[in-house]
Amino acid sequence: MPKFAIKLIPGLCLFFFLSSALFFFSCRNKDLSGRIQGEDEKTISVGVFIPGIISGSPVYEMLAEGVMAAAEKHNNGTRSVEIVIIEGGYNQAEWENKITAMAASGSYNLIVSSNPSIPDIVSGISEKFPGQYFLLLDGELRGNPRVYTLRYNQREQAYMAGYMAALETEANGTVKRVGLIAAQEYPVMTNIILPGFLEGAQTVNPRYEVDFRIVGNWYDAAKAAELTESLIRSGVRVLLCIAGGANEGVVNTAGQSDAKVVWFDTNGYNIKPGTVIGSSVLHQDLAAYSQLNRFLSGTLPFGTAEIFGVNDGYVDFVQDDPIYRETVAKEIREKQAAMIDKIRSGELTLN
Ligand code: RBF
Repeated sequence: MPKFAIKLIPGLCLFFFLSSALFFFSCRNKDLSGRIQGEDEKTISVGVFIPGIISGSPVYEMLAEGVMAAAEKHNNGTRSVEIVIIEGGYNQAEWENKITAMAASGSYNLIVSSNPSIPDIVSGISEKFPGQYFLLLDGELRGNPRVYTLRYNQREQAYMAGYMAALETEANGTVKRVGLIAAQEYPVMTNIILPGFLEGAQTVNPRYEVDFRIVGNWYDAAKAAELTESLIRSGVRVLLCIAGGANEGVVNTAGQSDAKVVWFDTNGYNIKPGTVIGSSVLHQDLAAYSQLNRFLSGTLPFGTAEIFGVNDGYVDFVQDDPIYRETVAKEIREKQAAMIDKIRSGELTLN
């Protein structure tokens, strides 16, 4: 039996936190100095706010895994680390209140969360609850002494996906177009992921275009399936999907039509072998594990914003999976490997 405690609190239970919020806040402020990074306490409580639902969202699955692994490492006879995971659900308008309630409860030495919209929300909350510390992944905020952020080089991640999508399209078709189905438009998507994906495809052939479609939410697999069908009808042969729970609709529809999918964030080859022909990953499990580990050891550099990519071991394209080797042509794999080697050697920089 693991010694650490994990509680998964669904959205509704958050009401209990709200009702007790003010009381806890007043208690909490009194003993801030001794709590700064949690080193001296016997019980450390870490609240994890999932902006969405864990199931079906690779980034959140990795976040939960990494946090729990760090807690396990630090649980010993003298200290216990309690992890409370709260799923914020898909209504983004509610996230601020929910994180505020967590901070106001005074229950957590640290609040952990992840996605590019969270730093802005936390900025405001941090002013109201200056005793609360935050560890935010997949986002960026500099200079707040109570907030540490880590984000990934997603230009590299998207570039590797685009390169593979175009290589695979070249092998089987004449249309110089690849697809990107995203759940929603947000600055990182519009300014980094979409251009990075296009840049990768255009490195194979400058005539490539990206057909970019939006589902409108992170769960509607039926809508994602419709968009996939329409892209395939228009001649697209390879699609990248970044749509959380709605990705299922993309993969199933592509599989029925012999189109191919590049998966993002985690290794997706075994989701549909032969259909998923690329996995452009980020190691958010490692990030959550390492950074919570730093917090628990008293060395997390609050106030800083770090960015990690391929050469830091946080972004990669999975090439050593047997399904990849068996289902993707050798010639394509070799070209993909050569491009990745260029990133690793520094010959190709995508900052
Ligand atoms: N990614 C998911 O996999 N599932 C989600 O529910 C999810 N929700 C998001 C909500 C917002 C407001 C933003 C800005 C991003 C969200 N992401 C989600 C995307 C995630 O942060 C990341 O950009 C992608 O997973 C690509 O790495």
